[in-house]
Order: sequence, then C-alpha cells, then structure tokens
Amino acid sequence: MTTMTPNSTPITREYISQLFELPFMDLLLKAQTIHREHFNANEVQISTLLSIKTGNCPEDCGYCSQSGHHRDKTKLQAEKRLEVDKVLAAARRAKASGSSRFCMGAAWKHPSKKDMPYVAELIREVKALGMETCMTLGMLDAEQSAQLAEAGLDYYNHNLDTSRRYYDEVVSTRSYDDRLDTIENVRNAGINVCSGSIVGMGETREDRVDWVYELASMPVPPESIPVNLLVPIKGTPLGDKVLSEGELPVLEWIRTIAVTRICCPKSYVRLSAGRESLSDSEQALAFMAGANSFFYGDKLLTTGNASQSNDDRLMAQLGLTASKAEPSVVPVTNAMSGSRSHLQKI
Ligand code: SAM
Ligand code: DTB
Ligand code: SF4
Repeated sequence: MTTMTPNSTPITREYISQLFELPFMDLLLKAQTIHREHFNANEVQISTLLSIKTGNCPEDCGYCSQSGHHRDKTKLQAEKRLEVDKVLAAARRAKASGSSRFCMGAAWKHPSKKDMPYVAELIREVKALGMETCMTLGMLDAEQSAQLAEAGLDYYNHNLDTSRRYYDEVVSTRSYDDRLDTIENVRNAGINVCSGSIVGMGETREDRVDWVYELASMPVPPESIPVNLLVPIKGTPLGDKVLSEGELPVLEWIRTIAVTRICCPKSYVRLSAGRESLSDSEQALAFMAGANSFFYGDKLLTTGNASQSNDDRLMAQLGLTASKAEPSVVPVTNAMSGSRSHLQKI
C-alpha cells in the first residue's frame, strides 16, 4: 500500500520536491491542516531517553559522539551496561515527570546473545511501571526482533539517517540495506517502527526529499518519525565539517518536519536531537509544522537537551498537553474546517 497525496495519487519524489519549494506559510498551513485531520493538534507525546550502554561503539557513524572510531578526538568516556535497578530508577523518574514512553539506547552494532536476557528484563520491568517501551540497540535479525516482541517491546528505533545517495558520506560500517532489513524485521515481528533522520549533516535538499520518499513509500510508514537536527560534536567528522562550513538554517529543518507530516500523515513526528540550541519560537513553529512528540529530560544519550523547566514553561505558553500512553486521535469531523482546495494544487 503506497501512501497517497491529498489528491489520491501515489506520492512521488517530484511531489515531495514541490512541497519543499512551497512558500513557507503555504507549507505550514498545509501541514497543520493535515495534522488536525489525524491528531489533536494541542496534544504531544512525550518520551524520555536513557543510554543503557554508552560509547566505544564499533560503528563509524560520522555524526556520533559514541563511535569508537572517533574516541581519540571526542574523548567520550565509555561505560559498561547500566544495571537494571539504575535503569528502572530513571524510568520511574521519567514517568513521574510526565513521560509516557521510556526509550533505551545502546552503542552497539547489534545486541549480542548475552545481551538479550538483559534487554528483555528491561522491557518487562519498564512495562510493569505502566510505561510504553522503546529501544534502539543497533541492527536486529528476525529472531532478535521476535524475542523483543515476545518480551513486550512497543517501539524499536532504527533511523535511516539520510538518503541512500548521501549515506556513504555518513557511515561505512553498516549499509543502507542493512538498515532497511532491520526495519523490516522489526515490522514483521509486530513491533511499532520508529525511524527517522538527521538533517543538517551537509546533505542537500534533494537528499531530504529522497529520505522522505523512502519513508512514505514503505508498505507501512513508521508509526514514529524522529527528525533530528544535527548536534555538531567536535571531533566527529560531520560535526567538524558543519562547525567549519556553517549550520543548516533552522527553517529548512522546520520545512523537513512539515513535508514529513504531509507525506506520513498518521505518524508521530518527533523533535529529537538539536532542541537545546533552539528558541521557543523556533520550537513553536516546528509544532505548527506538525511535530507532535519530543524528548523530555535534561539529557538525550550523551548530549544535553532543552531543560525540563523550559519545556514545562513552553508547553504551558503554547497550551500543549501531554498525551497518555494510548494517544488520543481526533475524529476528522473535529479537525480544523475550511476550504482545502488551494492546498490540493500539488
Ligand atoms: N546505536 C544505535 C544505532 O545507531 O542504531 C542506537 C543509538 S544511535 C545514537 C540513535 C540515533 O541517534 C542515530 O541513528 C542518529 O539518528 C541519532 N544521533 C546520534 N548522534 C546524533 C547527533 N550528534 N545529532 C543528531 N542525531 C544524532
Ligand atoms: C533518535 O532519532 N534520536 C535520539 C533517539 N533516536 C535514540 C538520539 C539522539 C542522540 C543525540 C546525540 C546524543 O545525545 O548522543
Ligand atoms: Fe554506534 Fe549508534 Fe553512534 Fe552509530 S549512531 S556510532 S551505531 S551508537
């Protein structure tokens, strides 16, 4: 089943490219209108992240502080697997502060056989607290995906990160097809898919078009789509490149969010890495563009996040409320009314 445009034609790269070219206000109105047809526009889903195994990763992702390939320059201190009790204490704190989902990340190429009982225990125990669970542990085969599904995992995060074309500039130790295989294994195991990208790594708009096309043309697009804005980390190849050549304008990241919302209308679109450096107004525009999820808590995996107190104040100012573990979806009849004819030209 291919995702369709509002005119009921299959989504094409040309359509996505035309969306990117729209005047900013038209693009935002279109994204906000589509958002309201599928979601309560004043409700956001909140997740908290925790790194359960930090650093010395065998992969060479050019943006990542945790790659063992860049550790001489990033000086990131590697850590062993976090004890179950410590993970659960963090999950309890996240729940108490309003998060509905707890997302656990590990700096692995893939989980090893001896890691599987550990991650299965974490899934069971975090679920027992009444939270949704998400994990991001690197590549998974079909058997591992089935084991995580059996333990009750709700979401698995595995990003495409960029277009197939730009991919070789980003990572060499795992292929684009490896990533698609993991996503397919997760999907086949019945786990919800969380898959997104990083924008601002030196890729072109055409690369962003191709990445949206990859998602929108999946048999079922991911339920959750993080649109990370690169956190440029000194000592990583892509961080250093962006720090010397200049960062992508924030409005292009917001455009990417809006286009993602339009092309994957039923997915949660998440503001992920990069929020710490953004103003309130930039984040408000990102929500206007159809983002309806974000990471809450002072830390992401290894880098800082927008502070909880700032997020609480911003949510209050915008009138946003946190959705429960089972997010509510507004029926189409409650959606913003008004003519959409001008939005259906492309
Ligand atoms: N090791 C696992 C993997 O890569 O599959 C999971 C953890 S990894 C850190 C999860 C995602 O975080 C990456 O795919 C990437 O999209 C995002 N990420 C990592 N470093 C980032 C950075 N500096 N800026 C923005 N996003 C980043
Ligand atoms: C995702 O797409 N973004 C999150 C989550 N999935 C695991 C990770 C962001 C990491 C930002 C860099 C860091 O903190 O190390
Ligand atoms: Fe390892 Fe994930 Fe970082 Fe890549 S993004 S180096 S796989 S932790």
